Amino acid sequence: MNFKMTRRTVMAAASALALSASFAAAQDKVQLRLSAVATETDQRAVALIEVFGPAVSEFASFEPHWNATLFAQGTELEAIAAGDLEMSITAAQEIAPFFPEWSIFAAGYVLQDAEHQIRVFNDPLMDPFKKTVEDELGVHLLAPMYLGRRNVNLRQPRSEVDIKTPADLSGINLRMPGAESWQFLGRAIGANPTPMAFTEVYTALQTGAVDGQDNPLPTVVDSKFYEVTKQVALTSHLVDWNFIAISAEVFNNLPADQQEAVTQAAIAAADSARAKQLAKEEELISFLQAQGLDVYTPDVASFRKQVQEAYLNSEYAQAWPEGVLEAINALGSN
Ligand code: KDO
Repeated sequence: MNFKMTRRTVMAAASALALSASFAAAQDKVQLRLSAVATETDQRAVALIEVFGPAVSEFASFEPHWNATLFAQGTELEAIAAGDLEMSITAAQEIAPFFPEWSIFAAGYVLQDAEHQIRVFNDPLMDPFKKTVEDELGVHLLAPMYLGRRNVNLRQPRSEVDIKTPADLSGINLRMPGAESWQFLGRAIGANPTPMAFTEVYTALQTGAVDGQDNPLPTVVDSKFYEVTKQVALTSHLVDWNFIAISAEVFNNLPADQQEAVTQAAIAAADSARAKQLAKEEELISFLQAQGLDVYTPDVASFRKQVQEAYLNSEYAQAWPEGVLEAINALGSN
């Protein structure tokens, strides 16, 4: 009896200890809250949930918030800088307002494809750009994510608006994301851009508040824009990328092995998402056609010419450090 009591007491004490140890372990885990405008079915989100989170789970608690539910689109970097958020998926267009030279990575018809993005991100040419973001904004960029080729997606049927050259977008009220460099791109392709948060786009297309929007095909399908539009002109005006971003303070406070694990987990998630986005870009043309949309290729050369001239003649290009555009071009396959 005495022995049993003692044994029970010891076991209770042991399990209490184990419990408090696991609480302590949970509390010791670094909290990584990510806020992004992406839906949770977007392939970037899927990869972060399925690949990134599990890969860091021993030492980090990864808590993603999708659909801009934690921070509004375009405010995430400031939130990280202020210490209110640990992670986001950010765009060059969101970094450019802080550091104008970053507009080179947001410009139309500069990056050529997904592989080119990886080569540019890993090339020393990008080191000073990353360092500025880290030193002055407190944001460390882990890996490049492929969003895809942005195309023009309109409510009007092709019988009403047939896009061959930029002139055909004249007067078209095209939703573009809010930042000024997005608006510039909208004007450069010939449209009349309207700034609007991503989360409002479906309703705006449905009600006719805008004529159209621009996004890669996987986004057109994932966010069901095809339900409220009639055509996609494959302008490919931006091979769009995002960056998995983390607070530099949080990252730099991790021990070296955990920093390496976070970096490798981000690269693995980006690789996984990229493969899926690329496959979807191929597959979804026939899906969209089956939904009754006209999907066609305009005179891309005329778009490229107009957009490249617009950037080179703009204030943006004046902020581009000498030789960087040439170095980016040299890493491309065209
Ligand atoms: C958009 O608002 O159109 C955009 O495509 C901009 C991208 O940078 C990215 O944030 C994306 O939205 C969202 O993640 C939705 O896919």
